[in-house]
Amino acid sequence: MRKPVILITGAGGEIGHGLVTRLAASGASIITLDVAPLDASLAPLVAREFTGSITDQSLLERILAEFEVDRIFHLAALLSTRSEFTPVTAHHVNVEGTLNLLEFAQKQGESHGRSVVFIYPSSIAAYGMPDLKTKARAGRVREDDYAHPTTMYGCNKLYCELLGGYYARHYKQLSADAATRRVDFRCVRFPGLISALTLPSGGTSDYAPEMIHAAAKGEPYACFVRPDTTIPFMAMPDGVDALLALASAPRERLTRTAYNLGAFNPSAAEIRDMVLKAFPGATITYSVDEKRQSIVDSWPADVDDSAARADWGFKPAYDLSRAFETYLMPGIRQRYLSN
Ligand code: AKB
Repeated sequence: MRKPVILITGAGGEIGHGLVTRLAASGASIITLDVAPLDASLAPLVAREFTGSITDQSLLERILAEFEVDRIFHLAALLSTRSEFTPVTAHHVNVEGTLNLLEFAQKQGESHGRSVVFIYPSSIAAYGMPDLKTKARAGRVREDDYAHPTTMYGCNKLYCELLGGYYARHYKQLSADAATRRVDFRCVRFPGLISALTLPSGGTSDYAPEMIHAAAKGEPYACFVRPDTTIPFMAMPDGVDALLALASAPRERLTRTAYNLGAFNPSAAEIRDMVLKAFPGATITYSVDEKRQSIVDSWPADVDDSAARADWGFKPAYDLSRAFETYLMPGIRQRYLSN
């Protein structure tokens, strides 16, 4: 007898930390797949941990044979900065890995006869604003506008959104068994996420969390974007809540495949001001990396998330000051005090 479980790929990453903890607290049975072993705080929360790659077909076959997966949170990915250094590897992991997981979901659904809910975090990197003037004029960008990414990661994310829609609606549309589509694909476009518990690596929105964590550790930080740089950000608990809310939304309420999510849109200078207020002795300077700057400049300053609010009740709990005062500062202080 196979056991019904939730599969989380990339579970040891930033989102995975919050998600595993929340799902475990709700009593869910979780299996994970990550290239690195889970850290000691997460490992006891999961029913089985697989250490390996989403590109390893035989490992996926083994998981398929042993478990009955009815929900997948596919978090594993190489982020935007890292992907620019290794674009072919990024494509391999971000696109071919996602294709493997979509096939895995379809086969799972075929074997147990139900749809598999497939939750996919896409990103504001799926956008490509042509220039700063347009970015300033565009305001709250809608999902279908400016979808011309300039990074490998953004291209990967946008394509995988489409691929998920294909599996959900058109998979094998010319074959006789077209009626057995089993992937219930649902996707959010995340802003930059900021966690009190973990630090990101390999992203381009990393300047915000890096600035905050460096100040908490008493280390100087040189911000790699200009003070006026503005993109959307979100506190990690709202990101995790959004994934869980989308996963349990009634299918018939969903009018889109990919949903924007917004929370707050501070400039780098505003984040610096908040950090200096919390850590008055912090040293935060600017040392602009023009190449990474141009990536952040290609992402919108704000997004229109009205579809997510209307369809499945998305409502972030944290604006910028609430995120700082009630989530980031207490969590970060606690983290570095106890280290
Ligand atoms: C990155 O910077 O690559 C990510 C993202 C915005 O998706 N944080």
